[in-house]
Amino acid sequence: MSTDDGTPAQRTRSWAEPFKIKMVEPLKMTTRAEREVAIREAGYNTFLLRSEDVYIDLLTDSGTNAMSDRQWAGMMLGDEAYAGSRNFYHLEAAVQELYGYRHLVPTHQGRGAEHILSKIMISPGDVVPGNMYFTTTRLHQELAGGTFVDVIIDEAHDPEHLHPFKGNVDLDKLGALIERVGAGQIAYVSLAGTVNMAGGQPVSMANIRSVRELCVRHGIRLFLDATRLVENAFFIQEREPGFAEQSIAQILHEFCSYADGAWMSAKKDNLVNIGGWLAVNADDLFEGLRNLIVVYEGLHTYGGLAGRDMEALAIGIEESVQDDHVRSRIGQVRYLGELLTDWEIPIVQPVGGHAIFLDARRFYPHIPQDEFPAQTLASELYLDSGIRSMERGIASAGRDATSGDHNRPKLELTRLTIPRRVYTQAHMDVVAESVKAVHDVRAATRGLRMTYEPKYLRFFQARFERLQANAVRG
Ligand code: P61
Repeated sequence: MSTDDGTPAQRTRSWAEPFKIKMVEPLKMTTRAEREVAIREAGYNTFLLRSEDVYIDLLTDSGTNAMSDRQWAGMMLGDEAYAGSRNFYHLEAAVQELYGYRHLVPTHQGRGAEHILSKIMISPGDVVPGNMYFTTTRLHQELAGGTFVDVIIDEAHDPEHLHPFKGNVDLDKLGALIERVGAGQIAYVSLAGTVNMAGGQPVSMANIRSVRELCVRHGIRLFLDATRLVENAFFIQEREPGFAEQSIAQILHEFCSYADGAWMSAKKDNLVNIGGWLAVNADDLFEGLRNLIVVYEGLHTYGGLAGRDMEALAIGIEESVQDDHVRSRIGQVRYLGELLTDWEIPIVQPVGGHAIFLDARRFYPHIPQDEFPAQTLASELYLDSGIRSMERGIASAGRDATSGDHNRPKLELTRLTIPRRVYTQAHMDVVAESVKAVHDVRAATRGLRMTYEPKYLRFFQARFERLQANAVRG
């Protein structure tokens, strides 16, 4: 429990994690010489490192969260029937209660749900507006014949802008797009909260209400990427007038009520190591996706998951909306952000929900974007301390589907992603010190050249080499 009883005076008191630790996993430390070999063998791509060569793993918060004792107990209650597992009904009830949608199908993870929704909703030539691209989401929209159009507010592309809801849709951009292509060409509006590629930035309740209103006026459906919506609800509670006294669960429920459905990578907010789901209200839409799920994922009462996975997920959903949990989770991310800000390390501001995003453009102003500054920063951090982060810049943005040229995003970021309930405040101190050490020698650092580029989602498997050896360090 936190020491906070909710009164304004108490809100200034320290908080602590609302759990204690009863099982530990030892971490392995490596030498710099070992890391030199490991990162070279990994082609300077942190996705290609072996996790046993990593000390603090901040690659992602996806599937890396610690489950609770209740979730592990739930794993023993798996009903592994092929059809009609009791764990499915528990999961369905949890989504219905907390997210508020009528119909549910499980999927193996988020991109499984994106695949099915895109296939059902998108016809070749359609346009899909959204609040900034996400890699897998946009790919599935494109594979279904659609074109993604970014309608997020301009502030989202500026790492220094302090807008409190940088995930918001620009209603003028969305309105102009509808005017230009016609509502009939718009498959649906795709809205994510929080927005991963913008730095975990939230969408306000006022914004989704307006988006909803515009969609209804034009007969366009609205779907949510619910992956980190619980964290989005926290920011509404904290920043949006009128929500301070509402619970995360109440805010989440209202937010979801403005959309026709949602897809989920349950590996994030929902606190499981694997899983996803797709939930909608309309009966006819549900009939279509329930049928397609048996082609690609599995029967509609398991969708690629074991019964025990669905039980852990149902319990994870219930735990994920606890106010204490969300506050301590985002509090830990902020703690790291404050350390780095105090040391004048350039990061995306305001600090978002799931990660600190280092601004590689300002970190390495001498490295041009085509020499992968964010990828360089990720490998330098690994070399310094064994901490693993993730590139979120030009490599992640891929190539333009028509011209074949690199997409060159304004944001060139390296993400330090914090898994939920896994690391301590001391780990955050160690991370901050490593970032500072890499920052201190930034002028001597050189960029990278891509030597292998796969066709889809290239950042996962691409290989790089150093352009020039870095200056020798003392
Ligand atoms: C991540 F480098 N995210 O952030 P799946 N929507 C959203 C996500 O954040 C998300 C998915 C859908 C990951 C894993 C990952 O470019 C990358 O369960 C907002 O991973 O299929 C996943 O959900 C897809 C890392 C995905 C990446 C794509 O670390």
